Amino acid sequence: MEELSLPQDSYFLGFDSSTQSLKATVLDSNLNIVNSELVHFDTELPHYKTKDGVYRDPSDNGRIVSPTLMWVEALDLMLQKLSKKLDFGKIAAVSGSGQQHGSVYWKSGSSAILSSLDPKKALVDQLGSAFSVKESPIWMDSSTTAQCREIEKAVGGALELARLTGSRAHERYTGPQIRKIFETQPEVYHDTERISLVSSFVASLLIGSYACIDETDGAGMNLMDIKQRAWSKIALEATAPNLEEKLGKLAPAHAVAGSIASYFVERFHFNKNCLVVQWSGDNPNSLAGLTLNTPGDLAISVGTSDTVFGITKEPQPRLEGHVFPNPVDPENYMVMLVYKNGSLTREDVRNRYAEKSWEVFNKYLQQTPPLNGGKMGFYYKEHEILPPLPVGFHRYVLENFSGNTLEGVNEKEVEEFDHPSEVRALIEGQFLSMRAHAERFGMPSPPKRIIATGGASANQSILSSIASIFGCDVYTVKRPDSASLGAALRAAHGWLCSKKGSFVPISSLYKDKLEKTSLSCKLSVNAGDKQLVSKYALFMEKRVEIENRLVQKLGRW
Ligand code: XUL
Repeated sequence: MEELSLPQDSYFLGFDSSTQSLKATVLDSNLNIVNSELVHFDTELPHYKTKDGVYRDPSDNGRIVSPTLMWVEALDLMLQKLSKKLDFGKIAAVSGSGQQHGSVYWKSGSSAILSSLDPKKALVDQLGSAFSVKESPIWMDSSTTAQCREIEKAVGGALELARLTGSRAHERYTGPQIRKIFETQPEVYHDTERISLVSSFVASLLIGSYACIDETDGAGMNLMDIKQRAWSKIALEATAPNLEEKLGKLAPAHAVAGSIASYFVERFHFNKNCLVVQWSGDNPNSLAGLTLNTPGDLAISVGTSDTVFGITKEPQPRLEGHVFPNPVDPENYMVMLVYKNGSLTREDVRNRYAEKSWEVFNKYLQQTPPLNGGKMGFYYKEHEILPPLPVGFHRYVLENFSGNTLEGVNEKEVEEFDHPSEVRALIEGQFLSMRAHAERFGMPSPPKRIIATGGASANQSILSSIASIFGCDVYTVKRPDSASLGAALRAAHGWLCSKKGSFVPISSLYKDKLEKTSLSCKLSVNAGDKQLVSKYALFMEKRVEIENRLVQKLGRW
């Protein structure tokens, strides 16, 4: 059988419509980055008067929105900038990434505007009256607590909603946002003919008609049955009337949304055969950009907030994380766990116990033994969401802990540890928590491999702790922007699937040649010793027990 490959001398364009900017990454057919570009909203589109890309209204109960038209104008500007350095005629496929959960409300009659755009005019000059809601609610919005509780109640509780849609109700999720619009502005809701996510919104502009919502980003709405990958009747009814017709259909992320609209062919000289592959959310695109693709792949991003992404065949949705369909393989799922306490908490502990120096911090980590002599800590400088616990530090010593059994092991709460042990307890605690929650969400143990990314992944001592706690090899990557890179890669994947006429595993794009592409990873630490991994499993079991008790006493789900 003839092997399918990407057409030589062609490009794959990936966008990322994020909170503060619109970014683009261009890959050639050898999967090397040949171009990138950025439009920064606050400084390059100052007339919208956003700060960090958003409007915050402190008097309005956590409402955070962005002007929808700004995203349109950013696309105008981005294409102008890119046209100066790229031959658009060579782009075989385009895809993109959108900040998750944000929503766009198309006013009745707008599909006609979208399908008859005049290539002599900018998009922004033609879409001014296309939106029934001019300020799109985004992921930072927290104004829908009442709607979250109403929706959870209507479907039989928070856990039931999580099992059905992949997550319990969250303020930023699109379903609660839609319900709020229906409750507070029913006439606006009724005058809306289509609701898009940020991802499907920009895809709609590119194809000149309403694009489907992809199944992966669709799982960030509290509206989709994740097993069926179809809108859930119960969730729709719990949210707002006649909603299904406003959402349109769902499509897998590797599907083609349509060919590029004639507007872009005439105005920017795109090839008329250029395919627009379904856009998806930024976290799913990052997962693709990190080359995670099969069950057992796990990525840990250690940054301002710490995030874990993993792929599994059998997800077990719970209250504390999220399950989305895998954007690069419709047979399985991605699990996402988000921690609020990341770099800032590590910095705080460094300042208190390691002389404000990373060097001292690393030295302490190296000079203390794995399992920390049974010392275990929980460090929340900020209110944590995973688990839901208030600000506070909690320290325990496990007495008689040898690592071989939990029999006869008792924990004693203490006020503080010696300084080196504080550092180890912080690092071990965070990665033990990640391992425990990832396993509870149905991630295979040990993972096949871990890809570490984000600021703290440059720290070799931290990487070694990850390897010995999880028991697998740890790789690192340097990525300028994994979301738009992932989108460009998905554009190539979608192109290949479309040529083949059926799904092709994304790994066939880079098999055997990953190292020669811009997607390469570097093996940084080998899997830790097996005995230690099973000792950590016992340590983790105890941690989960203590964590559950803390949540019962202090937490709020
Ligand atoms: C994920 C989330 C954020 C946004 C950022 O649930 O809300 O990561 O996707 O753009």
